[in-house]
Amino acid sequence: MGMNKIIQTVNNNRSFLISTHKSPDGDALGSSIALGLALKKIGKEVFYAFEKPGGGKFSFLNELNEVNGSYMDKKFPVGFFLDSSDQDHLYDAKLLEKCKIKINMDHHVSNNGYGDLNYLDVNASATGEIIFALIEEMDIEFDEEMALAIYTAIVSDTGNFKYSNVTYRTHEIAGKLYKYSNKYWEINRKLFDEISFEKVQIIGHALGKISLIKNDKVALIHLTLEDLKKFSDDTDMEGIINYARDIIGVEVAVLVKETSPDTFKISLRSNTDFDVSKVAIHFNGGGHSKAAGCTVRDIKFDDLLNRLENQLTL
Ligand SMILES: [Mn+2]
Repeated sequence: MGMNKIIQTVNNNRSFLISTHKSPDGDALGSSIALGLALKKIGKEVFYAFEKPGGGKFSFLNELNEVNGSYMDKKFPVGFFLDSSDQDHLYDAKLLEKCKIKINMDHHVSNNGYGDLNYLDVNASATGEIIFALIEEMDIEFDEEMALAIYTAIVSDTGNFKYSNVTYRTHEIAGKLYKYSNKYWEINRKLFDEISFEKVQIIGHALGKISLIKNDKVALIHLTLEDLKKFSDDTDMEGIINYARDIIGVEVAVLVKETSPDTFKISLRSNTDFDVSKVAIHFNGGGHSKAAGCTVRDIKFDDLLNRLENQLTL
């Protein structure tokens, strides 16, 4: 489906709900904010319905201050649902009932077309690319914050232009965004480089605990309860497994965290065709072929390691 029907719907209505998926990432937030600002520019009323991100990571998007719950107790002629492959992933699936016309715009292959109007582009690296096209198509002039929002969406979903989903179009859009701001380096530093002192300490500690097993094809990080007690915030653990994954020659990385006595949370990453979701499923977990996880209870670490090694049939 083209965008014409969506543009028509925007032109024919005045009030819009903009929502996205749970735990919104940079693409969800950036796409929503860029669209909201664009609609406001042409005199529309906009209400945001999604989780406001904590911390200061996205503080350069001032429009996030407008995420204030004012959508509650209201009904909308039109609702935009961005970057969410289905109803279950939405911030709140009940929001669909509040909107007469539901517009679903997304880039996930798995999108089930839950909208009345669906605009799906699986070749877009981010939903931000789709929103950029919509704003351009509608001839709404970009301003700095809209450009920063689209940039945030794109760099977040491409790992800073590193993933295989990057195309000519991705860079073309990024190039166009430089017309409206030269602050992208600042955002880049905020999103990809800045790190808390505590996290540096966690990484330092975790790196000291990497070992290679299975003929050096598997990198294992084992963090005990004792290790984890040193650190306050579990979200700070994000990304640590990548250090193990990126070691030359390593095919699979495994992070084992003891979350309570004899209970272990396991994360798995694969660099090859080896499907780590099969390992996770063996332990009643799940995930994708390249990234998966599971929790194993009532087991001693040595037994767990044995069982893990048996499953890692590299
Ligand atoms: Mn996305």
